[in-house]
Amino acid sequence: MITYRIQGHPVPVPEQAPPPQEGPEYEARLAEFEARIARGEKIEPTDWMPEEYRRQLIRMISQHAHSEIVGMLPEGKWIPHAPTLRRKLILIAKVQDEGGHGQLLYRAAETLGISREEMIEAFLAGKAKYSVVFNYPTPTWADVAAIGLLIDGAAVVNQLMLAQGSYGPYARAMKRICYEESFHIKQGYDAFVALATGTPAQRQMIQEAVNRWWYPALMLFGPPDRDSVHTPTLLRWRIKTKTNDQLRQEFVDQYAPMVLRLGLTIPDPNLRYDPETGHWRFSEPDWEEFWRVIKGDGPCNAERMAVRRRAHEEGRWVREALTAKAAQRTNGGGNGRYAVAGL
Ligand code: BYC
Repeated sequence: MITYRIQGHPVPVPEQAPPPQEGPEYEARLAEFEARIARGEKIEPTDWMPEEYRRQLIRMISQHAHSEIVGMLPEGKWIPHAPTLRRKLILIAKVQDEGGHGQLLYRAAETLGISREEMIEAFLAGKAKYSVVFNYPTPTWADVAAIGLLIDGAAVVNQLMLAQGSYGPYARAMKRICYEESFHIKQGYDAFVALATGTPAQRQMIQEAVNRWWYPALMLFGPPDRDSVHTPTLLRWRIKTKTNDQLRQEFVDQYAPMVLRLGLTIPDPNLRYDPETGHWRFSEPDWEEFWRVIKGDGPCNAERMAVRRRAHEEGRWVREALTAKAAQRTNGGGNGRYAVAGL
């Protein structure tokens, strides 16, 4: 028996081999499924779907969830060193939000018939990816501001598109996450402007952070379309509604002028506005570096994985205690009212 989770509640489903993915019956169901997507309907967990649609969603949503969790680390490091109490409170709330986004996304993936434990195991074993950008270091406070503006900005451009996607639980999670992420950009912009309009030393600090984060922000959108193996399938089923390059262009069009208006520079000699197209021209990131970092050879990959593995081990007793308490409750022991407080 496998268990789907719908709205967090386990729904047992008898285990059976996936239905055949070819033949006239499959073709008819596929045509109906694609017609629903074309009409803009959402696909829900108990609806029929091709196994490849399920597989692609599990891959993408679980990677997205791992990214949110690992994404807490580069900024989280600065919580004890935030320059003021106000900045510290804001940063704590923001990092906590990212953890919440991870949980929402794991839950959305669980509706597809994979357990949270399986996803986390694959991640800790190094078999599942997380966003390449979180393998870069944050040596100064200005990196927190640059992440808040450029990385959260890039994430929102990507996620507003994902919120239009065809799978109901993912699209709804994206909508909610985008509300919070938009607020994160505001905090990033506020911290960014404070430094960009501050003392010469502060301006230099934010400039150096922009130099570090510009290309990772461009990498967040994935490889160029010519190398993006999944884009055709994802577009066909409206899991993505725009390509990696389209979104990267949208990001540059929105964010390059914002940075330049503050009197800062962007580390790209080819960056310029093209009045003919109405778009900014820019250089692509170093794709060799992108693939190398994804494969584990980035400045912080080993550190990030070590922290997550340690946190998983240190949290084991909490998971075990909660599971034991839940089993006790299911078996009729205690009144279950103080399941957590009674640990
Ligand atoms: N990083 O065919 P492609 C946040 C992999 S966190 C690493 O183009 P696709 C935040 C890709 O997985 C939110 N790997 O793939 C948190 C594939 O490998 P596999 C981050 C990448 O799926 C804290 C291969 O390259 N956002 O907001 O069509 C603080 C070929 O790529 C990356 C998301 O996770 C990458 N950047 O498109 C602040 C968005 N790009 O799986 C902020 C959700 C590609 O075959 N994901 N790869 O082994 C997506 O939208 C899409 O999956 C992508 C890639 C655009 C990332």
